[in-house]
Order: sequence, then C-alpha cells, then structure tokens
Amino acid sequence: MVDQAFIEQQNQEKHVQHQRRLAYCFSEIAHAEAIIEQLMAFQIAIPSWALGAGGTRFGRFSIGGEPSTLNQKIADIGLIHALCQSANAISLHIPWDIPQDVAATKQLLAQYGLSIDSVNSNTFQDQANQPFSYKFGSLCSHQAHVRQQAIQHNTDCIEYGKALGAKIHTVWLADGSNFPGQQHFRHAYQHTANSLSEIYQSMPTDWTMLIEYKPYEPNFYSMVIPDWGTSYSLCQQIGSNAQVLVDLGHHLPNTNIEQIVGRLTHFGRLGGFHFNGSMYGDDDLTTGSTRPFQLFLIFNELVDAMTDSTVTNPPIAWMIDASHNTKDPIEDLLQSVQNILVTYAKALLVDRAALTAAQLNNDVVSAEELLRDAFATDTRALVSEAMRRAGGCLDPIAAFRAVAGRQRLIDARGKLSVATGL
Ligand code: PSV
Ligand code: MN
Repeated sequence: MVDQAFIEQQNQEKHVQHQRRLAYCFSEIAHAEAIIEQLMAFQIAIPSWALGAGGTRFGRFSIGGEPSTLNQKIADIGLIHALCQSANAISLHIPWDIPQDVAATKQLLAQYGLSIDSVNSNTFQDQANQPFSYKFGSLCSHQAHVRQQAIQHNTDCIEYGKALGAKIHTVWLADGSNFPGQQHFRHAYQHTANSLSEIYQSMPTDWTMLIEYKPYEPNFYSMVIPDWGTSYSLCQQIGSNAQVLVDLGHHLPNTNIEQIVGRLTHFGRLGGFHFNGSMYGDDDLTTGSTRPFQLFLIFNELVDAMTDSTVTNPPIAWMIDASHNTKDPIEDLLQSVQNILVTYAKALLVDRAALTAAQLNNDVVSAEELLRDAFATDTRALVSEAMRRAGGCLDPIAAFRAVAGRQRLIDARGKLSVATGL
C-alpha cells in the first residue's frame, strides 16, 4: 500500500516543522544522536490477534477490512512496519493462526521485513475438535488426560514455532476457580509446575519460555498464576530459560509495576513485556494513554537495568498486547508504538549518575526532579527522526490516513470481514 516514494513525499510535507522541532531536541539534549540510534534499534512485536476490532462479552463492533487470514494479518503488520520501522516481529497465537504453508509464510514475512518471534499457546478456550474440555483448567487440571492434552497443544505450538524460526514460547493460563473450595490451591499449583516442566523439556535449548501472570479474569475467585511471584517461583523450578512476562494490564489498580520490573531484572528473570494501558485491570487501552508517568517510571527501571553492567537479565522481548474496541487497530497500534518509543527516549534522558548521587545523599527532591525533568522533555521529534532514518514516516498515522488505508482495506476485504481471535 505504501512505497518509498510515497513515504518520502509524506516526509517532505512535514520537513520544515520536523527540522525545527529536531533542532530544539539537539539544543537541549547532549546525547540526542545516541538516543536516535537506540530508538532505531528498539523493535516491538505485534501479535497476530491485534489487527481486528476487539470486543467484550457485550458485543463487538467490527471496523471493516479486518484481516481474516494469517497472510492478511502479516500484510497489516507489514504496513505498520513500513510506516514506523519499529515493529519487525509478529507473535502468533495458536490455533488462531496456524500457518498452512510454512515456506510461503516465511517468504511473505521476508517480503515485509518481518519475522515470527514467539508462539503463544491457547488453553483458555475449547477448540471444536478437542476431546477434553478446559472448563475446569488445563495445565493445572487434576485430571491427567486434560493436562496431557494441554501439554500436547503446547508442544505442538513449539513445533510450529520451530518451523517458522521463532525462539520464544509464551504461556498465559486462564486456569483458576470461580468459587471458594472449587480448586485445591497447592495441587493446582504443583500440577501446573509439572506440566510446564514437561513442556519446557520439549523446547529447543536456545528458546525462552515466557510465563505470564494475571490477577483475575476469566476466573474471578482465584487464578493459578495470579502474580509475578508465582510466575517467578515457577520459572525457578522449571529452568534458566524460563522467564517472567509482565503484561501491564495484569495488575490490580495502583500496583507498583516499576518496582516489579526492578525486582525481576535484579533476579535476571524478566523475559517479556506486553504493552497496553489500563485504568482498572486488563482494559487493553492504548499504551501510555492513561498513565504516561507510570509508563515512564517503568521505562526508567528498564533502562536502569539495561544500562547496568552488573545486571544479568537477558534481552527482553517487547510486544503490544491490546484489544482495540473503538479505534482502528492499525492507528491504535501506531499510537502505541509512538508512545512506547517517546517514553523510552525520556527514560534514556535520565541523568543516572546524578540520580545515584541524589539517592546516596538522601536528596529526595533532587532525585524526583531528575525524573520529572526527563519526563517533561518533548522527545517526539527524536522518535520521528529515528523512524525517518530507518526508512519510515515522520508521522505514520497521518500517512496511513493520507493513503486512505482503512478504506482500501475495506475495498479489498469487505466491510464484514472478521479477524480470527478474541
Ligand atoms: C491475556 O489477557 C493475554 O494478555 C495473554 O497474553 C493472551 O495471550 C492475550 O491476552 C490474548 O488473549
Ligand atoms: Mn498479555
């Protein structure tokens, strides 16, 4: 839908304004050049389930032109990447997006400059042809045949991932209970640990298993993996390539997520990140839309860990995990990418030596002011410049609108096409 000539023409229209804003950044920020390079290197995966309009149990309002096949989803993510040059990977949910022809899928991915970074298992729904139900749990089930079926599904996912060149297997479990007494807590935990260990054994040794936690939903009395501590304990039992995945929406209101990030990186166990925004829980809002300062504090912790040579945490897999109920998903994802990079850039601005000195002097005000200074700096031109230098647009959303992106997708796929997934 967009070629280099179109992108250059779009950038030309914004050139004067951009140069003015960029000059301001360079005058204010000593290491602006280095930050632009770090922004160019920061790539965020887009999940295959994010391209359709999301919904709730009350309904779903289709956006029109939704991708109904894996190839169409790849095309949408290819478009996002062409516009912003910051989203070069896809996370696949199995069985929603099983590739029919692996060689052809790989070829299509290469055409768009994309790769599959992770596969995600799904034992939170029953599939039409499966013999046993997950109604009362999957990997945690007290019934060996249910556990075995769920383990097999996870190992199948790993096989698909191997064929596609993925290196991550992500597990999010909906397992839990809705009523007191329904589930034996200790047994459910141990079954889960044993099941995950078995899956881990079938994973190639250069892969990472990411274990996600969530305090509630779909189960509302208890979840088997409700918090980072449970994920962490499972990882410790399973093996060194098992890592905790932090999904921003999977916390109760007012949880200090930045401290969780600090803890996990200190333990070398933060392997994955799902970006979204939230007010109350897993609301799946646009990243940075409601609590930008919190997102900044989280990035501050991440950058602190990434720049400290004594921290042994492995590289973190970044992904956007949001459900787009009202907005055009492509625009929402572009906004998220923008907010993530703008916030990352702000965290890169923090004067860490001065912050350490303020902390050691118990100078509370200076420490806080250092953070506020960085947060208040407008880094948008640095992000635009990083996208432009990488071959993308200064303003990806404006470009998507200029090319009448959604209308063209509707023309090609129809008003009623529906994306597979939730
Ligand atoms: C669960 O809420 C979650 O965050 C997990 O990452 C799932 O894989 C994803 O959403 C899609 O259901
Ligand atoms: Mn998630």
